[in-house]
Amino acid sequence: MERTLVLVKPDGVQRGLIGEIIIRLERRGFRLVGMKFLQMSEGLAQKHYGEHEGKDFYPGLIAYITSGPVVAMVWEGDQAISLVRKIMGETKPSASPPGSIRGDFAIDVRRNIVHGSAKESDADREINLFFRPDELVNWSRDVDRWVFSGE
Ligand code: D4T
Repeated sequence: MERTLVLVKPDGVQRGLIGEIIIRLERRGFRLVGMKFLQMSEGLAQKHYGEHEGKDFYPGLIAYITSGPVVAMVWEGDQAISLVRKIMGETKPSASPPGSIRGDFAIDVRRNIVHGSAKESDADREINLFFRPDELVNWSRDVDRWVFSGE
């Protein structure tokens, strides 16, 4: 099982899309293991987006991600990292197919609604940025055997 960090970014929160995003992840079969509502500090934003420091879009990215509250969540499941990214679509909403979150709800790369960790090392690092270990819940659902074959 993999765990991945999902953010509903400030534009997703302002546009009333929190439930829409949760429902897509939940219906696919992923299991929620952590969730909080917060406004990111500049320090947290700089840590989260450290890889982009120095790029031309970096100042705007930090201003945007700290501009209002976000929902931070950890979702779990087989191939959670890559499959959640597929559910979200491409970074550029204009390249995202209809049916994906960005393909259905976004147009501009600077207002792309959601974040999902790109790879396992990013997921571990990002989850630790937003959650203490005791804020994540280890649990199972009765329905899990109908979602995960265990093979
Ligand atoms: P995040 O991390 O926000 O989910 O985005 P992605 O993982 O899909 O894409 P990314 O790290 O390459 O970009 C981070 C963030 O920067 C914005 N951005 C990106 C931008 O404003 N202009 C750009 O040219 C690029 C490449 C969008 C997402």
